[in-house]
Amino acid sequence: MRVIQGDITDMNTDAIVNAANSSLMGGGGVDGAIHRRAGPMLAEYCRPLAPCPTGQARITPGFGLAARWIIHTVGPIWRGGEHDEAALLVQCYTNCLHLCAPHDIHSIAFPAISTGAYRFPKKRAAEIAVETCRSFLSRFGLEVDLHFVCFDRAQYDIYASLLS
Ligand code: AR6
Repeated sequence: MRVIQGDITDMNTDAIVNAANSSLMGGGGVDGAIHRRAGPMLAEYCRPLAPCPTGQARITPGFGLAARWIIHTVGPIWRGGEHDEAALLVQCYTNCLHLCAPHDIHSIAFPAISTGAYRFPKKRAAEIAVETCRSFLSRFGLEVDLHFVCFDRAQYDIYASLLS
């Protein structure tokens, strides 16, 4: 597992993860960037896969992206922490990782799900991301290069200290 700073749409991993909403029709943030770069076929492909409930994941081709696959997951909206937000965020990461073996995915890039428009506290979200992925990889013996892609330096520093 490693952290890099940059734009997730530039990643040429087998899969990139999208922080989507349940409509799967695109939006702002990572979701907007992915849909713009993948092209309009992505929304067409997503339509019959929607709605995607919070914590679940759906897989599509990458279309115009370098990545072969896009795994769309819907993070929880932060509402103070008493509404299962942490458990739902754990589910996002595990449900994405469960799609790797059946789709022959050996490298994957995750954004910091829920930490933008959905306002999940960044440090807590990073702890959940790192802990959940670490325990999934060891529990299932999954051999995958896993990248956490951070847009800004502050977020990068949080992940870097958790991974060191
Ligand atoms: N590459 C990597 N990280 C990015 C990029 C990028 N191109 N763009 C933003 N980030 P957000 P959410 C970071 O809002 O909180 C959308 O409208 C950003 O700095 O994309 O799960 C959807 O349609 C932040 O740390 O996702 C949903 O409605 C993180 O990615 C809603 O937002 C996540 O921010 C989902 O909200």
